[in-house]
Amino acid sequence: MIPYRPDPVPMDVGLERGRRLFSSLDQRRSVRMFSSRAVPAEAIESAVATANTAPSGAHQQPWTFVATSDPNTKHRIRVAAEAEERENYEGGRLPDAWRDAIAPLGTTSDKSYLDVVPWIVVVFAQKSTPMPDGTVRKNYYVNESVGIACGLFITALHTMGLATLTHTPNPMGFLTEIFQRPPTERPYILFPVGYPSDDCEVPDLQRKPLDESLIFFPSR
Ligand code: IYR
Repeated sequence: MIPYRPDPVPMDVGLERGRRLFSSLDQRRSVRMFSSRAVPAEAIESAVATANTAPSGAHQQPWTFVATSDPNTKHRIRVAAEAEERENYEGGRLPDAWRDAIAPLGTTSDKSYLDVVPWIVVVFAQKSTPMPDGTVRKNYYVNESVGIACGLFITALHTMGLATLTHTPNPMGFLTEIFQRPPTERPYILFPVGYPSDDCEVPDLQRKPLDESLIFFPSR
């Protein structure tokens, strides 16, 4: 064990920082209309460095972030994603209840933003990890760990003024193929990363109030 002595934060300062963080993150929206404006690779590195601080089961850090700005690769992803989504939306693969749930979002099988965005970052979850000695290590709490890392990634992007979307063009096996990932990894979330377009619109959604998210027990 080693000492852990984080800088002390007086509670009034901490509360103010918390309020500022909330007020910034409360402005975050998932975006499907992106600008082609360039984003430097350093911004992707910074966001993944933040994601990489996530706690993980047995500290196994079971994530791989694959980032591409290559137009040809982005186009292959768009073509494959739209083929899957056409099956979902037009081929009847989405169950009715699911279709009803996403109807307010106004989504369709058109994923043209995948050609427009400067970056696509695909997060892969490592169900197991090949070790240097040739053995394969089983990983624990993979979904929880990778989900937390993705949350930090989204937070970092928003803090840099960037927008993204938690996109899962199911089934996502084509991403394993395109990025030549090993069979021990499965595609988890696809993040288009860029700036919102000048004419960007988002659905008029409200967040549920805190008293539906938080219960003090016993009540205060
Ligand atoms: N993957 C599809 C459908 C979809 C599913 C959910 I859950 C959403 O929140 C939104 C869309 C698509 O990306 O269009």
